[in-house]
Amino acid sequence: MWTHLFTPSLVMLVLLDKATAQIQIPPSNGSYSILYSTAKLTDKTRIDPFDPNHGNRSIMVSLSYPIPKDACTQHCSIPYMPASTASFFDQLFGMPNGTASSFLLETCCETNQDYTPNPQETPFVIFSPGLQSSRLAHNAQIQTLAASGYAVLSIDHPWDAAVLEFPNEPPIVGTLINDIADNSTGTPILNWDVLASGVQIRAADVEFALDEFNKLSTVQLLLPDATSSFNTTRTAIFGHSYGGATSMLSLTQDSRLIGALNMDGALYGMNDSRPTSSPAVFLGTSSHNHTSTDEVTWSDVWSRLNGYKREFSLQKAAHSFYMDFPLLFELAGFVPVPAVAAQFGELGVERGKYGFGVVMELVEAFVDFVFWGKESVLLEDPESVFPEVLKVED
Ligand SMILES: *[C@@H]1O[C@H](CO)[C@@H](O)[C@H](O)[C@H]1NC(C)=O
Ligand SMILES: *[C@@H]1O[C@H](CO)[C@@H](O)[C@H](O)[C@H]1NC(C)=O
Ligand SMILES: *[C@@H]1O[C@H](CO)[C@@H](O)[C@H](O)[C@H]1NC(C)=O
Ligand SMILES: *[C@@H]1O[C@H](CO)[C@@H](O)[C@H](O)[C@H]1NC(C)=O
Ligand SMILES: *[C@@H]1O[C@H](CO)[C@@H](O)[C@H](O)[C@H]1NC(C)=O
Ligand SMILES: *[C@@H]1O[C@H](CO)[C@@H](O)[C@H](O)[C@H]1NC(C)=O
Ligand SMILES: CC(=O)N[C@H]1CO[C@H](CO)[C@@H](O)[C@@H]1O
Repeated sequence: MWTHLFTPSLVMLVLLDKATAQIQIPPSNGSYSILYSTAKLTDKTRIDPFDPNHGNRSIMVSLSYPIPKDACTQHCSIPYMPASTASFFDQLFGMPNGTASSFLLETCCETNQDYTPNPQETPFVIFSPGLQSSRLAHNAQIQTLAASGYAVLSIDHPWDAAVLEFPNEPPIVGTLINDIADNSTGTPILNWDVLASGVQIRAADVEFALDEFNKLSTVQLLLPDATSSFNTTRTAIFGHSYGGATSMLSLTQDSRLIGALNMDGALYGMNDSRPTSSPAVFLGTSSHNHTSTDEVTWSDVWSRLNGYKREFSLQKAAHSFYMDFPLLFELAGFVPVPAVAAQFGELGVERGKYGFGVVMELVEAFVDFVFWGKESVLLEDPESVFPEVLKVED
């Protein structure tokens, strides 16, 4: 259970001793070590509609690939996110400057000579982040899922990511938000057309990623010793907020996706979405569910989900709870001001590590069901395991 998700590691103790300014994110207690790599991938068949220079559409991806613990001969700590992205989140949540860049992730940096990755046999999961957010702000969640044996590819969608750092290029600051924000106050206003077309572009990014990771040459950019590509014909997807919309839309459009989990995302761009019988889960909050009067998109899409479906409501949680920050705040001993705390809910700021564990148990139970048909009490009677998780409907 959640209390056993994390164990103190030797690396952490050594690092804390040498550089007290850095904070190791404790590695998950799963059975696998993780190879972590990033790459820029360019889709030569598309022009990026947001790019003022009208270049080909590129995405930035991270791959977290599970390898047996005994195949890893050396673990290394790497920065959780690069400097510009970290500085964005420091300011967004009012953390002391340098907080987000002080976090470290443990990865495997050297493998046994006899070990070669065989992606064909590793289940493949895609993650898409929220609008004006970053894939990197979910790295701890992704590492946790990967440590259970899933290869997880996270995608940043340029121009709507808050900050996107391609290697050796100046950061791209998200501008899509300008089109839906009241420029005088910065408050988002609902512009359905902009949000609907943006999510279509993201779904095309997902389709492109599915094409690419079925090619050995692309896989070897991230896993140089790989002997096969991923079998992308059976892929699961999950996402936060606008990434949840991306996940659900992609599920209805691409048959290679066999299950989707939406972390509290309003489902823009799906007014006329196709029905699907693939498994789908919505994770909402105490104030947001498919019968909420402020949410027409959930009930609309829900009515076209014809297969296995579940909606869960996390009590005392708010929208940003579904990011890594509840865990990170607790690790850093950071207490956000009330306006920021409200974005996470009581569970997110007072029991962040616990809340993070609850989310990951739900995500893992879902992908275990999607790939292996594994039944879980968490998906049937979650409240008996975690009192904060109510089942809204199935
Ligand atoms: C997690 O760690 C604890 C303590 O080291 C161990 O007893 C438990 O079996 C581990 N659980 C998993 C799922 O690896
Ligand atoms: C943090 O950095 C920002 C941008 O560089 C600056 O505006 C702000 O004053 C700094 N805050 C503190 C507390 O140092
Ligand atoms: C906000 O400003 C940007 C940049 O000037 C502009 O492109 C956008 O259309 C504006 N958004 C609205 C809703 O007026
Ligand atoms: C990929 O997975 C599908 C569905 O399980 C299977 O039919 C197919 O044979 C697999 N392809 C390869 C190359 O293993
Ligand atoms: C989609 O549905 C929403 C909510 O009912 C509505 O406001 C919007 O205009 C619709 N968009 C399109 C393109 O039909
Ligand atoms: C769903 O949302 C509505 C409106 O906010 C609320 O009345 C209801 O109690 C919620 N249900 C659950 C299970 O959260
Ligand atoms: C606009 C742009 O840069 N398009 C390029 C996309 O990639 C193809 C293939 O390399 C080029 O031919 C296009 O010029």
